[in-house]
Amino acid sequence: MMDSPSRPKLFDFHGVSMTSSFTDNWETVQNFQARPDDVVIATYPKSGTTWVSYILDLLYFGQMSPERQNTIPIYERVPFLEITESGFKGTDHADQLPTTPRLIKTHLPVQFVPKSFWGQNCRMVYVARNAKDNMVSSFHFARMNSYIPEPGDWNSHFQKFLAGKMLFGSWYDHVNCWWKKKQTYSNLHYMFYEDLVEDTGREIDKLCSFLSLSPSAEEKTRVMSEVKFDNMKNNAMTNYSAKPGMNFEISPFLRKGIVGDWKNHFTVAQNEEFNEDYKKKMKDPTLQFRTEI
Ligand code: PPS
Repeated sequence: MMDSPSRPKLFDFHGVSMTSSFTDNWETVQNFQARPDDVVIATYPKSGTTWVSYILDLLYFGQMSPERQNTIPIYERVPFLEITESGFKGTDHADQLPTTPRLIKTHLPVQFVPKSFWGQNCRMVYVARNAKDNMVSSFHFARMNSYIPEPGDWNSHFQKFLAGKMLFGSWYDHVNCWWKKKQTYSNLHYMFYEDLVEDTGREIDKLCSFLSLSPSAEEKTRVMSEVKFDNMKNNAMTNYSAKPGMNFEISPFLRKGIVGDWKNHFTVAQNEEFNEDYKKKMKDPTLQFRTEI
């Protein structure tokens, strides 16, 4: 299937497939001045960014005015650092945030993260999701979001994913390079989408411990309730319903929110091809993903 003319094109950018929306503001992004208390939420796209953004937003700012909770969408509370959309820059958005600490979202591979974040020893939360479900989620997202390249049919999306020809590059490189970064940078909390699905409370406790937060039992209960899939899906501030460019009739942003949906998409042959290829690319025994829970 041909890309429609209105969809952006992927191009090679220092070895990573990108679109111009994420490279147009490159120098400003690279020179971005981090603050020591900034908290970065880093992910390969479709790994649970919005979920963890909302958890952190509630942990930090859940006690602020109901007006904030009811009127400011999550993507305005948590700026997307590298995006440029209709002249609107994520870096300006971050610089203009009225709240502290700043929660900042990025999909950048670790080697592209602005130096200042490391220099300021900022806390980084990396969320990873197993490749099979990630591929399924990104397929449906690319079908419904006109700001990113079209996925083509399922099989061509599958092949592009294996070849690493995806926006923000190869999933394999992304999750591995961020994992390796932990060895030299201790202020990095690497977490898994599957663990969050399995036991959200446990993962929130780990996040709180990493961020030195101590919510009351009531606060934690409230956060856990607010961040449930159905509640986020029904909340106009977290379901992306107000975001232009997304066609929810094709697929909603909060689509299924489960582990194992790949089984409804992969053919037996694709699963075999995937597993063979996966073994070759994922050599580090310390980085293990679960494709079912
Ligand atoms: S993006 O566009 O990269 O920021 O997308 P991202 O937020 O990283 O990923 C979207 C997927 O995360 C799922 N999601 C959740 N799953 C379970 N519980 C909660 N609360 C939740 N919130 C978001 C969302 O449904 C997308 O996954 P799929 O598999 O497509 O449903």
